[in-house]
Amino acid sequence: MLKEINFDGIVGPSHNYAGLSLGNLAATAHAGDVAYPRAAALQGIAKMRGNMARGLAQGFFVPLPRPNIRWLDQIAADEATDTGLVAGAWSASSMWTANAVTVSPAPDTADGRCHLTVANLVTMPHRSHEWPDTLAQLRLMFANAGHFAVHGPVPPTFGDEGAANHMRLASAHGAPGVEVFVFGKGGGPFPARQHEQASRIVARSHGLDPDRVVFAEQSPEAIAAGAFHNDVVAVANERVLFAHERAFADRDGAYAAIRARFPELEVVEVPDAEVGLADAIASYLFNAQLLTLPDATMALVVPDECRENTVVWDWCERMLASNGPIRQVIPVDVRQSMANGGGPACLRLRVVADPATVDSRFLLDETRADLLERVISLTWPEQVDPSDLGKSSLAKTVTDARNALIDALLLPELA
Ligand code: SUG
Repeated sequence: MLKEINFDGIVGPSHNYAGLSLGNLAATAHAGDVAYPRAAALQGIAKMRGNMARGLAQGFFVPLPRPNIRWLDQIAADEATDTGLVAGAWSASSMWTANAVTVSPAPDTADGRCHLTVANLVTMPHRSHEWPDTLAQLRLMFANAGHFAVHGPVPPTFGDEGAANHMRLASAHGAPGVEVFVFGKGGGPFPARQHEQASRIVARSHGLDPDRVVFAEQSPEAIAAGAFHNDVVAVANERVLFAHERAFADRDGAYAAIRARFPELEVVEVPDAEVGLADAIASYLFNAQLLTLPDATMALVVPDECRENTVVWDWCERMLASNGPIRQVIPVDVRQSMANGGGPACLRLRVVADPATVDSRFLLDETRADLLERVISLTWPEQVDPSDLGKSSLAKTVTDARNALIDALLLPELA
């Protein structure tokens, strides 16, 4: 049976704060801080356990090999002086799996298979080298060619940042959907990372019906305010679009285009006058997991930072009292990821599929969650200072930790 499976990225052992992402205000504000990879990874596992306890299907991605020596060789980096490039080779940024791939579930595609295109992530150098290893992992996870088609990246002249700029509206996860691709053009001082043509290429190669696709521009003010991906200002689930009033360049046009193709659309909009972009982005209210629970009600899994922001939390309480489609707001602690600009939604990739068709080694249950916690507690470094990046002793710790995980998960193909 088709269901939504959330595949979270396990936070890798080299997790650090190097301030590499221009336009990501949290990441630049925390540049140089000491990071806590073990705590970060355990926070991620706790989030996954919470969603499993709610009766939802959960999977995971294994961290990519770091430092990426192949990339350092390719760019002929001088490890003594090119500190930014060295930090890029060590980045644990693959934890944000919402940027790994764009997914079109089987009911939306011409050949009735689920299509996945790995994102090239070319705008940020430290993320541009993720895709070959992500692709290798996808080819294992979704090897069943009767159900899945895994595509390589779109050409690098078109920046593609994956599912973070893609939303799907459907009456139920397993029903045919309308796919909304959000691209950026301007962003004030910050780059627009998702190019329109990348989105259009993905939609065509996935075999989507042009009448069931919407392309909408993200508002340049949102990008300039720190919304470097659409999922920082909007998220959709089934018939609901939860969005900030200023998420789209042409708000009315975007809603009308979606409604024309999906009349059941229910917009839960946060007015700028109630929560401004600055509070929305600082709290990551929209970088939430909007989930359909087994009793068919919806819950919003938000970062703890939302509860600490009075303006945002007051809005959440008013929203809950209004008896709209979202019936619960559930705060979670993902602070280590949040300090790099990654909330609950960044940490997960949604795939609508039958879990029986996915390589079961990537699916989570309580036993495997215990195993992950054990390996992480024993092998992940407790802390990483950005000045440690490049040191051979830390490289060995990080490599050994990942190898221990791969061994425990019986995934020798990823070694
Ligand atoms: O690409 N941060 C990530 C955060 C990605 C969030 N994803 C979504 N919104 N879906 C990024 O900016 C910080 C790394 C550093 O600065 O060391 C970083 O890559």
